[in-house]
Amino acid sequence: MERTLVIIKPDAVQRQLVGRIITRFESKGLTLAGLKLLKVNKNQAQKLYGAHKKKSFYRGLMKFITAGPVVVVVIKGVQAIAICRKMLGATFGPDADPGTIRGDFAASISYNLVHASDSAESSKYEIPIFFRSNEIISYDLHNIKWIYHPEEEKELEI
Ligand code: FUP
Repeated sequence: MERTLVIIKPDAVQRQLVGRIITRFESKGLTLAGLKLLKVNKNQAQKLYGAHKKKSFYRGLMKFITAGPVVVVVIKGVQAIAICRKMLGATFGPDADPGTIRGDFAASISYNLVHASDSAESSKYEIPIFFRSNEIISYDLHNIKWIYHPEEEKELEI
């Protein structure tokens, strides 16, 4: 199983899309392993978007992500990192395919509603920015046997 960090950004909270976005991940059969509402502080924003520091959009991005509460979610599942990225859709709302979160709800380039870790390395770096280890809960969904075929069990234990 993989863990990934999803951030439901300030625009999605203000547009009251939190429930609809989380429902998509639950409906896919992914497990919620950690979840909280918080305001991203400057230090957390700098860590999260450090890779973009030299980009022209960095200042606007920092202002946006700290502008209001977000919901941070740790999501667990087989191939959860790639699945969540696909479910988000292309970075810019106008480019994102219908059926994806951004494709269905985002018209903007920078107000794109959601973030998800783009690799195993990123998720290992990003999750601790928002969660202490004791805030991530290990449990099995009661219907896990109907989400994955028994032959996939090996992957479930990873
Ligand atoms: P993503 O991985 O899809 O979240 O996108 P990136 O890591 O490439 O970019 C991080 C955020 O910067 C995006 F969510 C939106 C914002 N951004 C802009 O506002 N303008 C740009 O030209 C590129 C990215």
